[in-house]
Amino acid sequence: EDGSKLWLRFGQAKASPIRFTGINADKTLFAVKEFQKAWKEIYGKELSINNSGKQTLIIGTSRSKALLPFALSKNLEQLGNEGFIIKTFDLRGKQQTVITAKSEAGLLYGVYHLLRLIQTNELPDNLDIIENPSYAVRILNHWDNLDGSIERGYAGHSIWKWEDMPKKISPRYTEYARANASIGINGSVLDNVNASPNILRNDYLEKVKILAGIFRPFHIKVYLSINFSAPSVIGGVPTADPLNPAVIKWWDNKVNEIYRLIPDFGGFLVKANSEGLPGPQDFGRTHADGANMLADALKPHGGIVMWRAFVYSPDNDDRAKQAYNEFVPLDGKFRDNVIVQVKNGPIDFQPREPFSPLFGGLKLTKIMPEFQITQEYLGQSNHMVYQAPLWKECLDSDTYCQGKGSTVARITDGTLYKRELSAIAGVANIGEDTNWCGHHFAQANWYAFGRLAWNHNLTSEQIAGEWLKMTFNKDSGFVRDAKNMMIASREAVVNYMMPLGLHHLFAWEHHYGPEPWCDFPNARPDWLPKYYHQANEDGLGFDRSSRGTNYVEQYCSPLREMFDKPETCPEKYLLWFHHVPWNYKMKDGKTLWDELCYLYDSGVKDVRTFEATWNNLKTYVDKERFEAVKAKLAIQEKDAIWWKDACLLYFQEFSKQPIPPYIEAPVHKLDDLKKIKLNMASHN
Ligand code: BDP
Repeated sequence: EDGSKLWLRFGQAKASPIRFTGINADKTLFAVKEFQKAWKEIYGKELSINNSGKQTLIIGTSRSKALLPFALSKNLEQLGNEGFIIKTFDLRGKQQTVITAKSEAGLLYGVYHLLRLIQTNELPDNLDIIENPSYAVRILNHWDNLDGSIERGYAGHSIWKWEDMPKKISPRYTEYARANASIGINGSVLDNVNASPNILRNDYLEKVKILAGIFRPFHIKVYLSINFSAPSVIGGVPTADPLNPAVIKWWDNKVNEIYRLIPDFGGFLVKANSEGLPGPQDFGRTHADGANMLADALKPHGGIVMWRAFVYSPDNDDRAKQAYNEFVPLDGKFRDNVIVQVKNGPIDFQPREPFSPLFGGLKLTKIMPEFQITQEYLGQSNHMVYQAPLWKECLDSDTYCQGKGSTVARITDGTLYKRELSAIAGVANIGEDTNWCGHHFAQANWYAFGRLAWNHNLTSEQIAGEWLKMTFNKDSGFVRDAKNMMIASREAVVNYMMPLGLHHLFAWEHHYGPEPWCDFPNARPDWLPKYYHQANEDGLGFDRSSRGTNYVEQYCSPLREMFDKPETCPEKYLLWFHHVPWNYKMKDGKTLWDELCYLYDSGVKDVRTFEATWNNLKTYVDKERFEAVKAKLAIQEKDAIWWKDACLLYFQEFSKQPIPPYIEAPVHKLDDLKKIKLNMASHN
């Protein structure tokens, strides 16, 4: 048992009683083939074509003749293009269950939904389900380089074997597509946002075409990250200025070439003028100029541009303010097939950040959230951190930008501004490791991203429950305990790494361990932890209030006022917004220093609880995966202690206060911790 099957373990679903006596469907439909493939794994043979039994399953699009006897018109009216209906009818004393949709994509999602109900043992007698996805574009961003390495990848090398194609086609491409389609993902950006211009060379495009062909039956479109200077680097054009006619022509031709190869190509993802990458500003143009030029080239083919707002520079204001300052003046200037892609928080995928103020700030421009499934700042592939609670926290945040109820979810899913094009992206955690994600529990984050992109109203608990049943065991005690552990894991990592709104205390470059003292010679100040924690003898935290950098102003009222005062600022964000004295009284009566000690300690204790829980669940899990998770939890505990000791001992130099006696005393010495130089090869 190596975890390679992910949550698609139909063989394991056997315990469910056979419900259907026969199937009535066009067997050439891909959705029907997928159904039969899974059914065979569950019950040993395909479901026979037979309409006369007591419980027939009918699968067909809304145009199919087999659906004529059923009163579905009301339901069909509520159905979007990718949605599905699963409904049981009593017809002449027989139960007939229909899966239908307007498109073959919807049909496929309906089939996977039914299979999930079987896998989780939750198939009711009477089905009456109608689902439409929350987002139109539900996309993974691979940060995979053409040389096979992965930026912030912790599960081995890239699964894309560019060198082998077209001669060798890995079977993993199909498995990848099936896993994604089973959770509703319908797009994949194949290459790193730090993009090589070479991906647009014809030889690579021919390989992209192969992957697109494999993904097509699963209704997954391919997209590419592009390098803005491609026209000059690989095209022989003397400039990449987006307003230059030769540049415009080059992109037009390139886009036409792509669509000749891949008629359903999705579009481009662009990181421009960010962390040293080229972009329109190199030519005195704006982000809108750059995005619109590409959008115009893609428009006739139905393609989109996802333009990233991850921009900041060391000479500007507070880093947290910069993306907003750059993009809000451009609001309304983007073409309708451009969507601005924004990380959940204004800094960079930290264990906890408040939502990016761009979500409320951009009103006339389409905007999509970017979550990081890969755990760059969350213990990478060593720590068990279930991220659904983190993503839900962002999606459920009320921006108040159009009054109460203007949540990030409603802004980005198109309901608040009544937009058809809506999207959500997750930075993939997939690599060539046998278990795909490096940690068995990291698979839950891939799964959860897809499920939330499909339906952001699902709770973190529901998603964890589904995943556990499909991946490990359906026993209710097992599911309850493992679920509690998963849910608690997000707050645990916040506590042992960066409680109370602290952020970016990470070690230089590898972002794995703590280095709040880091002083890299000649480093960009905004890449150093001291920039973020601002510890001194007076206190701790970054003053972003109206008395400090006034970042609070980027939020709509009443958040702006609430964040502005330490007394009303939620304590989980206290040190994000305020520089607070060490003896500041917290709501529970402790001083800031004591509270900090308490939270770091409770993070460590939580990890110990996870270990105890996991040990108790041994009988429910196969040996191989049990031991693998156990070993990772032991690393997580060690790391949690490392984090706690490093941060408390370092901050103690400023607070000059003792660690309270009820807190576990540090086992390390600060000087020793400062000497740790990780060989990150072992984590990559
Ligand atoms: C940061 C990563 C860096 C990425 C960058 C980005 O450290 O490797 O290139 O984000 O999102 O989180 O562009």
